Amino acid sequence: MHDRARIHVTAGRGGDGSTSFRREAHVPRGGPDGGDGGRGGDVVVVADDSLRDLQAFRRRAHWKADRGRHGEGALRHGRSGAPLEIRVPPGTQVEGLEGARHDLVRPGQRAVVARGGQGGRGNKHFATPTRQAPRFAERGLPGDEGWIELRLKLLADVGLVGLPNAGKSSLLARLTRAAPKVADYPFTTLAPVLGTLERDDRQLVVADIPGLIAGASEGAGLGHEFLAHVERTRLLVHVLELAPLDGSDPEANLATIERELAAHDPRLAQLPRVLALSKADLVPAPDAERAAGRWRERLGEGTPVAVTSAVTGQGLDELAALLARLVPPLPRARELPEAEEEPAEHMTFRPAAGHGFAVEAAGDGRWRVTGHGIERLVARHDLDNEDALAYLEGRLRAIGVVDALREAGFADGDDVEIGGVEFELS
Ligand SMILES: Nc1nc2c(ncn2[C@@H]2O[C@H](COP(=O)(O)OP(=O)(O)OP(=O)(O)O)[C@@H](O)[C@H]2O)c(=O)[nH]1
Ligand SMILES: [Mg+2]
Repeated sequence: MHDRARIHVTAGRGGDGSTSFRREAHVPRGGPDGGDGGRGGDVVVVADDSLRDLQAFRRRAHWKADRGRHGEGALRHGRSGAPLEIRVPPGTQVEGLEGARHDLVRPGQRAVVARGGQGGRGNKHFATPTRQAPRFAERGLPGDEGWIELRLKLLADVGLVGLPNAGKSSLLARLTRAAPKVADYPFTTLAPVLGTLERDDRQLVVADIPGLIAGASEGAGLGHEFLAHVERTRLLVHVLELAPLDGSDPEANLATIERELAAHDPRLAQLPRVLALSKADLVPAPDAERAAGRWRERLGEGTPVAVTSAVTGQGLDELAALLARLVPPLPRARELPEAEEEPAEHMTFRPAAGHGFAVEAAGDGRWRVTGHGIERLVARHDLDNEDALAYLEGRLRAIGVVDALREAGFADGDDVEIGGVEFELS
């Protein structure tokens, strides 16, 4: 199962603004009419219900969106670059650029993982009463780029959890058509297996998770990887041997699992639970009922207890009915047309795009200015173009960069480096 992939995404570069002047027979001196460059295309991740794993990403690691077209004369703006859609199965989590995180749960959900660069403005924008014929335009900015990670988590409604050998896979095999491997040694199940429980009115996806052991939340056994898979289930069935074949104590066994669930994610500890006491056929019926009564008393009304056997089928209808009753219905994006454009939940931590900056001496009469906004400003201009350079100097003066440089000891003719571009400032 390919449930992880790292891919490199590059959003489109913005198109350059155009430097152009109107030429018309009856207009003696044409004004600037350079159009703006188009925006670069975004890279978008979209949840697609027809996909089941991340296999496609093994063959293709680089994904690049279209660039924006350049602006042209007569105020013709460049076309924006088309977004590039990357299709992933629902249940994919994206670890994006700069700490952004997106959770694509429902089919149709989308998340922009790399923004296209802005287009440059045409020379028309730089006309002022004192600069009526600007012979420069802005350049388009590069789009975001970098490596992102895709992680597929199962989207099951119900998770079967318990110690190795508790009988989880046997229950899944009886409740659904799945055919997981069953054997009398621990860690038979090495990766989660899904099965669908068919009820008259609905289907529930049940996940059989590899057995958990003490320390699973810290990586012991196989558990850690797979605990992540149950994070998004809405109900847990705790499978507990009624009379453990290895002679262990059921109470301690239950506590072990509950501790690992809570340590992995407090949300797991909050999920509703059903206790499925397993292998009832190995215990005289009155003993099984007495044990169930004790558990009911201890766990209270909130946690139903079922006495089950995968061998005789005892308690399985009851268990299935409990699951159908206790799993809350989930609206599906497919049934909600407006949800097509539903953005994925995400958190973004972006450095402020303001005009904050810092000045530092780089030795030998050279200076470096850093700051997101300042670097973008410089990237927008062709510094071999004298008019553009003069405009940029004006902007740097207005923002306070020139004052800050002087205060730090800058002298006329010193070199300044901003965003990897070095130029002489006067
Ligand atoms: N008698 C009896 N044996 C059972 C029952 N359920 C499971 N077993 C046996 O218990 C052993 C473990 O069953 P599994 O279903 O593989 O257990 P599991 O919890 O999936 O185990 P892991 O995948 O290793 O975590 C097997 O030998 C099963 O045949 C039951 O209801 N009655
Ligand atoms: Mg198993």
